[in-house]
Amino acid sequence: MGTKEALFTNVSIPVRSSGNKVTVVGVGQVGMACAFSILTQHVSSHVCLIDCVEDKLKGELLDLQHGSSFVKNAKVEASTDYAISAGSKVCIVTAGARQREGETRLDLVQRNTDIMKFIIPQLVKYSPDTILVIVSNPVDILTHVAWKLSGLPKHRVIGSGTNLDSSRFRFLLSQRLGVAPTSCHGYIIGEHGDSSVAVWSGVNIAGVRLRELNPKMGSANDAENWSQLHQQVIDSAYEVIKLKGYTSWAIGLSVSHIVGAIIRNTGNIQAVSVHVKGLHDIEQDVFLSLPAVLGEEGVTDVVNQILSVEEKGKLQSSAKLMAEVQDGLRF
Ligand code: 6V0
Repeated sequence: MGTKEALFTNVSIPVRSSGNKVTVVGVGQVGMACAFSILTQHVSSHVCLIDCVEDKLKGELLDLQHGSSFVKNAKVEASTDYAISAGSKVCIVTAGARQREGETRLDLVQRNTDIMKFIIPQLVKYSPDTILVIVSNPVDILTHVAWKLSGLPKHRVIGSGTNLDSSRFRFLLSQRLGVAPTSCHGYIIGEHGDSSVAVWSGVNIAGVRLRELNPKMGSANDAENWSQLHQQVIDSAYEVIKLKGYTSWAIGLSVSHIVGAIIRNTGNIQAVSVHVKGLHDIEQDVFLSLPAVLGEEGVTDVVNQILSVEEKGKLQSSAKLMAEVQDGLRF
């Protein structure tokens, strides 16, 4: 009898899964920031990592496993084989090329579409009831691609979208007003990219709409130049990439927040990329971010924001742009 057998009297077969398993595909800067946030925020106690580069994957696995006693004994696994992802409640896709300095998100589209063609069928094969959270860029287009490739219902395919942009926006508002970011209410919707839309008409602090104090807020002829905050949001990724080469921490935290809302079935409202055909008179078959209610089935509802004519027009232009890019894609 070995030591283990001498130590234990087996009573039942241990359950293999905790029911909150999360798979992260792509262990680059973004994937690891997602995994780290999910583990340290105790969103899941079972994280599975997948990548095509074996050494890097093993190195990241060991590094996280060595800290497992500090994250409530969460289980971390990794493999290049998608079988390891079986039974995942949520699968996060961060694999793919990132923007180089000066490159737009849309520049990445065909390269990352080709990667999706391989990844998505594998994930759905092993977790047919999963919820896909797409992070790779251009995220709105790739969420559409993933939806088509997966065969999943549209409420189970979500892009991280402008959840990050909205967080950047709230941070900038908080700096200007000197209060906490979570006390600044405002949404960036539409494309996670250069054509995003700031919903200035709804920006409020404690229910006080700032447009009622400054009717020109967000417009080009506003003496206080609040629109600069939205421009800073658009420039954020370019700025961070120029300074440190990639963005990671904020997107990791943003994705962890989305996944937490799904796993804990909270009904949080977050701006995520959803299928928008039919909403705000959008005719194209595209994904863009709108505030959506998140729960264990993915998206349950989309908030019908009361947009100004200008905001609605900008959103519709984003939809046209997405459709044009999608038309040129091979998948
Ligand atoms: P990275 O650090 O280069 O990591 C990419 C990872 O993907 C690497 O580990 C690769 O080995 C892996 N990979 C590539 N092809 C495959 C494949 N076929 N199967 C499995 N793994 C693969 O990039 P980084 O992590 O910085 O960025 C990843 C993606 O996230 C890029 O497309 C970024 O543009 C995008 N981001 C999206 C954001 C958002 O808000 N949606 C924010 C930041 C970055």
